[in-house]
Amino acid sequence: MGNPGSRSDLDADETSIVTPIIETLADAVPKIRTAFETHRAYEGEENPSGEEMLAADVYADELLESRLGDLDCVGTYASEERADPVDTGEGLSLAVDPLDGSSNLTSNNGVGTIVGIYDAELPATGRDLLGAIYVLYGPTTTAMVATEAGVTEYLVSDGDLDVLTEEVEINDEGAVYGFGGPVPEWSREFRRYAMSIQRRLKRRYGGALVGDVNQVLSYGGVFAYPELETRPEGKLRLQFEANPIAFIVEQAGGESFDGDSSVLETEAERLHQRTPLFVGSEEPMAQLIETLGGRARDPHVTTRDSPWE
Ligand code: AFP
Repeated sequence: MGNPGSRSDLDADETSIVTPIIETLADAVPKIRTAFETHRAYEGEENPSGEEMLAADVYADELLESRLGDLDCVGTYASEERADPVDTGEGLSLAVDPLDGSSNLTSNNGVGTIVGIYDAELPATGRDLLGAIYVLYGPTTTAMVATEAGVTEYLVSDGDLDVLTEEVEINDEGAVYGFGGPVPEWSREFRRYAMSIQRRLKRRYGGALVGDVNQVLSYGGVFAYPELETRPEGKLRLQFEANPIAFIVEQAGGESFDGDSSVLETEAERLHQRTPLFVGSEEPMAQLIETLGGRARDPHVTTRDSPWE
């Protein structure tokens, strides 16, 4: 990443599409963060992916639906916590993971919020993303904002946004790795890859996608949640998690892979569809793609100009 800057507020030219969305999100963030203290109990209900919901999941989802759904530019609010999208009028489609890694609240580890901004009806492919944002509730609260213009990291404080890093760029070699899922359930090829990576990189895995990817963007490296014996489709949700994260990493100069091609090429069939996800620095990702087989993305292809269509 580059050096911290002193510029405050958003750069209107670079991020005009996402400006109302990121500003509204930033305004909601302190409320979500405060709710962690009082909304830690499980609700006794499951989300559409069959996971138990915490009170904080429900709180963040309802707050974001009312705030983001109210924006003139937003036509659809879809969430990992809801079976169906909410029609909010004409405009862009948002796919939101209101509280990514919420089970980390129990152990007081990092959690996040992810927003994919699609210029298409959902479910859509990653090539329909105009932008993607994640918020990381760590020791400080930060937001990574990606558009076609690039990636900017902000400090989110009292609802205000201050630039921390302009032009976030992932390094090519990498220093850390984080792989999800039980090792005995990984494929033989992925286990072979993991054996080789652990000789060179340092293991860092926290169990919240946003936190794990943020350290890969910070230090370089690779994050993977591969297909498992009992979950051949992987664990992470394509619309809400994999696509926005792949968009951010690719816009920062990294690679994404779903076991076949770039995650952004994955055909979207269902709103809550899952996918294997691999993202990271050029070098470890090239080795991964070679080991698992598949095709690397053409570096000359922009997010909205795909040769696979
Ligand atoms: P929770 O929201 O249930 O905590 O799941 C988080 C998550 O979807 C994603 O943020 C993590 O990368 C992944 O699951 C962690 O999965 P494991 O608990 O299997 O490591």
